[in-house]
Amino acid sequence: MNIVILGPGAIGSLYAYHLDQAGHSVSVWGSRHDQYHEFSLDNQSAISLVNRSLSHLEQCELLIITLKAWQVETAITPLLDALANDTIILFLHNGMGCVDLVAEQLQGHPILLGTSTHGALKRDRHHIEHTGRGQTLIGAWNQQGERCQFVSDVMHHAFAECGWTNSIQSALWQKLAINCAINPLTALHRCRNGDLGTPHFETELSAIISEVHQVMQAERIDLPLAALTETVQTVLKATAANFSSMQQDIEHQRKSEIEFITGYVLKIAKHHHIEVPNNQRLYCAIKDIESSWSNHE
Ligand code: KPL
Repeated sequence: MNIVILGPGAIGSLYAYHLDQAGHSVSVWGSRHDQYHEFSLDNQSAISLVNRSLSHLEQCELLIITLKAWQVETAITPLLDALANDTIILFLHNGMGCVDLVAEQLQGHPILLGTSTHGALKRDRHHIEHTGRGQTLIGAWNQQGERCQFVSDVMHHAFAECGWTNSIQSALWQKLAINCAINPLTALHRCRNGDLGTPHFETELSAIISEVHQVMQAERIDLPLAALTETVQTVLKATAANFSSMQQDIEHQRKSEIEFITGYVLKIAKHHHIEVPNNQRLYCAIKDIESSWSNHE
């Protein structure tokens, strides 16, 4: 397939590498204006992918968006005119609510949403590390997307486990609950994911998870609280040595994804008239840190 990766950061480059090696025609669209994105994955030899090619965009059959959630709207808008009407667009990022912001502009395109549990780290501009082998789940966001189940086969063939789900909203909400529990707390306490497994955080963690669970129930996402808590604990253990993406963003004074993680929960909670004081407090604390930076937009 002709594939363009919009946002070749750590995760984007990881997918780009494997899809390229599987024989697809892959290019990237990054914020830098270099002609090529050259990088290596772990100890494998380096590859060079075309960057920001308009003709690649025009021929693109699958656009995979691996930007930070808050970057998506601004980045995709100027590219839309170049895309064919039937280019499949796959949103693959942390958080929820992004697609709603651009849905009107994307009318006609098959739209897919995905969630991934892979861990990847950008050591520097030319070196990517695959720090945790995970899975990718993909599902349709619109009717046109329902005909694109083959995309999960393409990705499964190129890379590790990738599956199709008819309940992508449930998968995204579970990932959102994981991110609501782990990301703001690790950012505020400047700690690794595994540190949240200590008794000190037990009460706070379960309060956060139970609030998100109430909102999920109101959204008719059917999952017992015990199962959701278990899922968060499993991820905490599996990623114990990692710093969460929000911890890293806050540490480096980069805008975080709080708006599309905890912020999304607050928005949906408000819609259902549900109180979520613990998530509200975390949201405000992260926003306060962001607005204290001198480079704050
Ligand atoms: O998705 C993550 C993130 O850091 O954003 C988790 C699952 C919390 C792993 O660190």
